[in-house]
Amino acid sequence: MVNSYDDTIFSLATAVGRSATATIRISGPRAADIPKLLGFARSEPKIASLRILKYQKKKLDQSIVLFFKGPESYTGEDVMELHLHGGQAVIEGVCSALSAQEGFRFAENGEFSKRAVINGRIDLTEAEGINDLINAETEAQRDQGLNQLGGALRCQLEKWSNDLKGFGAHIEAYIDFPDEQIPESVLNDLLQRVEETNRELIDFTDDDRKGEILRSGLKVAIIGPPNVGKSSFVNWLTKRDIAITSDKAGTTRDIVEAHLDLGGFPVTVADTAGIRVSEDTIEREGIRRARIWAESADLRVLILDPETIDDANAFSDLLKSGDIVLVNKVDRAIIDKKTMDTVYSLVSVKTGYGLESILSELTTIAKKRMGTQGLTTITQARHRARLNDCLAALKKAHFGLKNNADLELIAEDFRSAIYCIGRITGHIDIEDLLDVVFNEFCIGK
Ligand SMILES: Nc1nc2c(ncn2[C@@H]2O[C@H](COP(=O)(O)OP(=O)(O)OP(=O)(O)O)[C@@H](O)[C@H]2O)c(=O)[nH]1
Ligand SMILES: [Mg+2]
Repeated sequence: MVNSYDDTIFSLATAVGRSATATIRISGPRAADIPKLLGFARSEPKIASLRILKYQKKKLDQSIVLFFKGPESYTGEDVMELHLHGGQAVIEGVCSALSAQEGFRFAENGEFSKRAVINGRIDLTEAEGINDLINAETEAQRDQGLNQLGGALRCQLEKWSNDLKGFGAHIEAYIDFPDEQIPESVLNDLLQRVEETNRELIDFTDDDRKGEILRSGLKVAIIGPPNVGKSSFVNWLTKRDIAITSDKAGTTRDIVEAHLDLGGFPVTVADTAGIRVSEDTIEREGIRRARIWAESADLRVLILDPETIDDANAFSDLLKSGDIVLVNKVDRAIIDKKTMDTVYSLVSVKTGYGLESILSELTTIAKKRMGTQGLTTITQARHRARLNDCLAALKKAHFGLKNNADLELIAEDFRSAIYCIGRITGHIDIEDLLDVVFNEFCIGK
């Protein structure tokens, strides 16, 4: 069933569970009826007031109520916020009173933000920014979410969309007046501006996926032969006894993931099964999973020990440039540290030897792979896919301009480039191209 926007929606906006306060948000055409429905006196919009909430002559709570008159609200509709005491009976009392009303229903996931986008209060990237901010676990993720919800990505995309509309407008104007040739100077100027925008888009997308990695966290796989101390290393990193360790080779089977905050950057480390030839079907499945996780990870840390040091080659198919190789248990063997140090990083999880420097190396890598220095970046694969489509359309338009292609076809390429950006922001308003023609382009000469 498709839900209607004529419905008034409500939901608990704060976490479920006992707490000092809980907020119920209500949005839609009947939000302004809440004072009457819950028996309290109406107050001015945007003025918080203390009210007794009643339903069917029973007191439900003494709460702070706050009304926003649409369109000056989050969703663009009338919105009522009830700041209740956070007890289960209070919340249930209010929710069941609301559910009983005609035209009211529980909101679906993200429906308040969806209405905000539909009503033009925010665009899709800002809505995504809000979600990212709510999910942010580290400082850098918080900064990125705030930047995006503040409209940084929207502004950047709007700038390109306006550039493209301007280019399209030039072409559309000459389609409308077939007797006029595009003068050489206008054409050259247009070509130059198209190339500039093309360059800007290429620079923007050539970002090593930093924003996307920051959003989901850097994936680091801890791999190696059995019994070298992989789980012990993960326990040290997380400062928790998260993975089982033992002197029996083949202890870890499942992937054990843990989330770390390294200097404000999110990192997911995965402890994996020791990789070796095995007849045990369960262990083999563990090894298969270890390989898959390692292949898709952003970084691999291969751990060896003095006994398996010669097995490093067996991992060459998994290792990529920039990966880290450690030799653990250096407390146990007499190792020529000077020669070994140049090839591998030597550590001992048991004594702590070398661990802090590995941690700072990981932190440096995290910063390098995710540090956007506050710049506006792509944060989702869907942004990248649409920007690549946009670049392809722009390239076609450029080729057409250079080779005197049919103006209708060039105009169509610009339109599809604009459409690609519109799909990122949720603004697909190609129709206003004509307005640009008449407002900006002098054709009455
Ligand atoms: N001497 C010494 N022993 C260590 C060190 N690190 C780990 N160990 C021991 O080595 C054994 C294996 O450690 P684990 O962390 O379980 O090794 P693993 O690589 O996860 O092993 P699998 O899960 O079987 O692949 C345990 O008995 C640890 O206590 C170290 O630095 N020095
Ligand atoms: Mg293990």
